[in-house]
Amino acid sequence: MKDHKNLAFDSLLIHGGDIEDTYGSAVVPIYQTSTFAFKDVNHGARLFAGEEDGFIYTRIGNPTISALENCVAGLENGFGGIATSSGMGAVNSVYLAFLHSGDHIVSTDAVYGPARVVIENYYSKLGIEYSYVDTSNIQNIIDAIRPNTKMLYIETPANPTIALTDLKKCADIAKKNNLVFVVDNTFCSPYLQKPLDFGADIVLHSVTKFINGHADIVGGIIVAKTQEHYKTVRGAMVTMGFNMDPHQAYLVLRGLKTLSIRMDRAQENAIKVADFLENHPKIEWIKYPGLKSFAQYELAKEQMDGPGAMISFGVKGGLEAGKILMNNVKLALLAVSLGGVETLIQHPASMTHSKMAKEAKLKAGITDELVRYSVGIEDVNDIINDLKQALEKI
Ligand code: LCS
Repeated sequence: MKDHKNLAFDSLLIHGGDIEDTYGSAVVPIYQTSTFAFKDVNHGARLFAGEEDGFIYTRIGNPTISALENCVAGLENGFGGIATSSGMGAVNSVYLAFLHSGDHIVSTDAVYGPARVVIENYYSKLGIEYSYVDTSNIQNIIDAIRPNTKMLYIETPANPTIALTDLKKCADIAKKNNLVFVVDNTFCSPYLQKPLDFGADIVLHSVTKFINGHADIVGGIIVAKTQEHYKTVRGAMVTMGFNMDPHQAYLVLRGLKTLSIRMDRAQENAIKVADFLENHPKIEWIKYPGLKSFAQYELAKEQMDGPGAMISFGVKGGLEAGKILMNNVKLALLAVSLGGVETLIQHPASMTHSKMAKEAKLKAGITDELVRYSVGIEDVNDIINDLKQALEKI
């Protein structure tokens, strides 16, 4: 691993994963191997004992994967990264690392559906208690804390409501109550938000989204602020077998190089798309952190370095009108996922959040008419014209 500690963010995107390579390869090679030969028995023993750095077995660690881990850890200003097979692998590594039977978790009600459903349907069977609250109101978090609360887990902006949660205030509450403070930073990427700088202990991503950005892999990553937390989470990930694959890591490293320029373009497009939608007579409401009408516009400016590329809105005429829109877009793909170079549209209530109980969905603001739109980097006029012609069909 080369020392790039003093490089700026955009340089880290290109060089933060650089490794020493025998042939001077310009990009990190794919070490497509499951295992690594030891020099002798004592060498193997030293590696297992953690007395010497090196690679043992790809589930435990691999040069291509560790290049990605080092790169993202640098981008998030954390101690170390832990790459996983999927974003849910990252979420579960963190849950399993810290939650014990009898512990309680307080979390954002509108988190990515499966991150909540897995607690309600599976961890609950292991004796873990939970409270899902609207964390955009800090008082709700304070009120939900119990003597056995162990973790505060938030998503900001939340998927799919775009509700923001105040990172600084959460960090204060977590510190006061001795909670592990975890932030899912998928919607922003480290380019737009660095939760560890605001006092979070752990940040995680579905790298399937903006970090990779090309809709060609599924993956996740966790970055811990301290060595102690890093070791705890890595231990859980390795023994659970939630590891990333070297080829996946190679693709993510490649996608990551253009994170800043992709996000700049997607965001520039999103600002124009949001403006178009806000002024369209067939749009009932819109949530986008870059709009002055956004209820948490000031908080967005405080903790995000830009409003991002995710928009949620409702069409006049509710779900039926929304369906006409979603069935008639031609450029945008009607597909789940987000954060890629291509524009996507989807219906959370029946797709990404379909496994959540109906009542819980409504309480969290995931209403039937909510349409989620992930703005890509196509020509913005084509994106707007696509929406325009589809809205005309209503
Ligand atoms: N966290 C957030 C905020 C997400 O949006 C997702 C996936 C995950 C975690 C899980 O990551 P995965 O295992 O899929 O890599 N979000 C999706 C979405 O909104 N549509 O499809 C997947």
